[in-house]
Amino acid sequence: MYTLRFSPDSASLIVRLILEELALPYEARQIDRAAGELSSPEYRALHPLGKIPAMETPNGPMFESAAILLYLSDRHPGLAPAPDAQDRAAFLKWFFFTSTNIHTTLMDIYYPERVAGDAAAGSVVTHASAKMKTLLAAINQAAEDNPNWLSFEQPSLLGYYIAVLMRWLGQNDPEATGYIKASDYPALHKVLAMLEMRPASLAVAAAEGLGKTIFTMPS
Ligand SMILES: N[C@@H](CCC(=O)N[C@@H](CS)C(=O)NCC(=O)O)C(=O)O
Repeated sequence: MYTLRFSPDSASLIVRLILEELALPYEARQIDRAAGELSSPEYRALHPLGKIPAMETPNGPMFESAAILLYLSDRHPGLAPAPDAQDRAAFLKWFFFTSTNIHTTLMDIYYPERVAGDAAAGSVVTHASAKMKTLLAAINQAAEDNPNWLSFEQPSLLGYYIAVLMRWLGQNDPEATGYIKASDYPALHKVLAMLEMRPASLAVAAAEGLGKTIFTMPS
């Protein structure tokens, strides 16, 4: 049994989608951010920085969404190539490309003041947005061959991860520098359009109040 500490539409969403897609038994326990739960000793015992998500597992508490995703995928096969599969190498390189480049660059777009203070925020967003377009173009090209680890037809660990990141980029004001339109990346768009119709996505969208077309036209 897993217990996911979540807040709606935060990084816990990525993990929750995978728990649902794998039909795993889990408890979703909402974090009371307003009451300062992220700073509580109990939560800090799960995550030393008080970030979301944290997940309690039979092997102890975990944090970092990408680590949790890989852990789940290795324990419950089906959404990514197995460790001895021929295409594990390709999957791993693009998975870490996503967590260490796309996810972190997204954080720079969302929280530019954390990079270099308020005065530099506009410049940080401009640079991070340009970098994001380069990163998405690269992984869009990798997806054009419809690899099974980022498939147009089947759910995948990496597909869900990218779909959530693109959801957040698509939530920006269309006039804002950091806005990214999923349809500008046609191969990724196919992945997102398929995933948002999955029963897992519909269930999580309903549970967290995310609306419909959660990846291609996020609200
Ligand atoms: N790299 C971390 C990022 C975690 C993170 O920054 N989560 C955000 C929510 S999306 C958070 O906890 N924000 C609360 C805060 O910064 O106080 C992961 O993927 O788990």
